[in-house]
Amino acid sequence: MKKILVARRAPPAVLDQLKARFELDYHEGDVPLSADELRARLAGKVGAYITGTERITAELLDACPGLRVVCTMSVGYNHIDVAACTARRVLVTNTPDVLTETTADLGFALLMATARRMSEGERLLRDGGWKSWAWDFLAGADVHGTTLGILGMGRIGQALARRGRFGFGMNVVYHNRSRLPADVEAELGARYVSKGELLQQADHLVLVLPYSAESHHCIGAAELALMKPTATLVNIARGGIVDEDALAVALRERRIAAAGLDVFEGEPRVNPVLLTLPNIVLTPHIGSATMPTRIAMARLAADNLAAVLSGAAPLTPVNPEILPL
Ligand code: 8YV
Repeated sequence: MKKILVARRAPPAVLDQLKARFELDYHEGDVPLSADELRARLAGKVGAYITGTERITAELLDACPGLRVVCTMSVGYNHIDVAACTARRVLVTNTPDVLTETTADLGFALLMATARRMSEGERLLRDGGWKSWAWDFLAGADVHGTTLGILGMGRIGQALARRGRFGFGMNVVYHNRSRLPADVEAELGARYVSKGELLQQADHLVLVLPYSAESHHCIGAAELALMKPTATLVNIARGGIVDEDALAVALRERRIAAAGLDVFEGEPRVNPVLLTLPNIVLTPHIGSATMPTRIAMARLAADNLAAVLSGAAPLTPVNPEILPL
């Protein structure tokens, strides 16, 4: 039987599916393996079943020359050095599509909670601070009929655009590395604008672009300065896209109205300065966290692993150019 590492606690049904076909080294924990532990346990394995938090580096790959496939239970793969994998003919797979709608739901929930100051309201209520009514009591920003800006118009960005346009009558503008085909733009009712225009026009700006060296801190002080003082910013992509210190200043000085963050640069550690701000909604990276979606992601990662190691085509390869293995 081929030996694989399952680097994180996985749903029982998916684990049974893997156990039936492979010899498993199972890290049944929620605390990730350290880089050293990962290297030690990957040695002698042909496959790795990981999540978005185990880093696959060139150094690790060199220490594990028998490795043929890395299957991550995430759509993002910035934790994997894909170029290094490709150079060593290690196939990488991810889990796109199955989490699109669920993640867009969370993005919209965060947008609503941020615009309508829901966390602030709940904190106030729990702390016994709800004493009376006032015309401007927790008065936030409207969502319906306003301008939704989307930075990164992949699958999740498009799912957000549909929610904004058809659910809330929003005017949708977007910026992306490449422009969508005209028929897709027309179907979504989304208008392509420059990044500067996006920042200036959005009442609610959602970040859904992949994280890379190019997108690192692509929202910093200069970008925040272009936004409307009444605007909100939502990040459901990766924490490193936003310069958190610059965001904290913008929120404190009310250069933008509020922010909703599901992802953090040092997660699970959260920049303490963010915790002190009232005009921010924080969630612990739960974009894809519904039971059906997490099970679908786990299953897709396992199906990819099984396919590749039995010589079949992977379902969702990241570097298909190295196929057949
Ligand atoms: C994952 C995510 O839950 O899919 C992604 O890229 O960010 C989340 O859906 C997380 O990365 C753990 O794998």
